[in-house]
Amino acid sequence: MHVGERRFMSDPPMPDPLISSDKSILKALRGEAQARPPIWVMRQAGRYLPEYRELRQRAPDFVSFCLTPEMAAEATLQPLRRFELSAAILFADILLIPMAMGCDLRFVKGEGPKLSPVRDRASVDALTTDTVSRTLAPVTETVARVKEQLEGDVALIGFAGAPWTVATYMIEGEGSRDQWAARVFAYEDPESFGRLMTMLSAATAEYLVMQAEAGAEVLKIFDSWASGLTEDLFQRAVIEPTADIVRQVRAAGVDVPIIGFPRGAGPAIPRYVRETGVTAVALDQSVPLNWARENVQPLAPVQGNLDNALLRAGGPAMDAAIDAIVEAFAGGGHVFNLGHGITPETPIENMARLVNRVRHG
Ligand code: 1CP
Repeated sequence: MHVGERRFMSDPPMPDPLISSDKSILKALRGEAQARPPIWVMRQAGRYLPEYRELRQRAPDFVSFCLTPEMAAEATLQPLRRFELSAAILFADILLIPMAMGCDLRFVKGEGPKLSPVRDRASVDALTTDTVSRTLAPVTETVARVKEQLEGDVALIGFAGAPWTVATYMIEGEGSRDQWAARVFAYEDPESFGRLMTMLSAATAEYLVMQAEAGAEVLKIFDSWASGLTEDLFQRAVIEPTADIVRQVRAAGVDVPIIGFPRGAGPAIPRYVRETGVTAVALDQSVPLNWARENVQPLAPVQGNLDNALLRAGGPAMDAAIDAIVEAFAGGGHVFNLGHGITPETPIENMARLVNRVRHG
């Protein structure tokens, strides 16, 4: 049985899978209001699922896991077998781009990612965009494999990290609480920083185009560390590189919707939407619903924004928050999601309850 088949057995006429524009997430991303919003969940493939942990154990390391199409496709499809989600998100990682540009990348158990740090002009100049398509070719094979197995209303989302968020890991050499080294570098050596943004934008655009050409129907750009920036740095590090990517993707003839996720950008979100050219914007849980309905949704469809802690907590508090989000955004384009990724300790029952409530009320 194909993934996604089960849920349509009792439904009246099965939507033609070839008419992809009829998928509910694509309608939402065109700004169409729907009786119930489509839903997918950030990090829906991940450690809260026992079958993911089992699969993960079979890979020698996380990078090989991402670059083995058979395994990555399986991880992508796992959550679709359990829940009535409206989209699958490619299983990969935002840090494959720096790796493909020549940085050493390792994931250390319990510590997260480690990269060879980029801290000066020489290390920026040592990077290359020439090897991106070759190194990341397995990801396009994953996209094609997943696409082949999706049916009905389920769309496939491809993604990449935004240049700023990816650069924070490259400059720091690992994850960081406040992106200190990256912020200092951007002020201390704006020219090298600008060059790094330009190279990352080009590599990321190429990678997103590869994913769309292989079958991704939506693209998402994760700027997970877009909070806490000055107006100047937000412009140079978030808006301009993202606008650059959108321009390059469109210039390559790719017209699929692009969701931007400037996490923590707050009052700068409307400017982000207007100036980057993204199709839709993902909201983190700190964005007030009424404010977003009045100031963001008229500009672009929105995605979000249940607190992942409410998903962990479950129960009536979660139900009430789900209903408030659905109601707030019911008048326009809305894709239901969390404000950030599902955490490993979240009970599977809470995820099932969330999806069921969003889809069926
Ligand atoms: O199995 C494991 O233990 C590895 C954990 C893991 C997973 C499941 C990592 C390491 N990456 C991923 C997959 C992943 N990463 C996806 C797959 C699709 C899905 O959502 O199901 C996606 C979209 C990402 C994107 C990603 N990676 C982001 C942006 C989104 C976000 O959560 O903010 C970031 C910041 C990363 C970096 C990263 N990858 C992994 C780790 C441990 C980290 C560091 C996170 C941090 O600094 O807090």
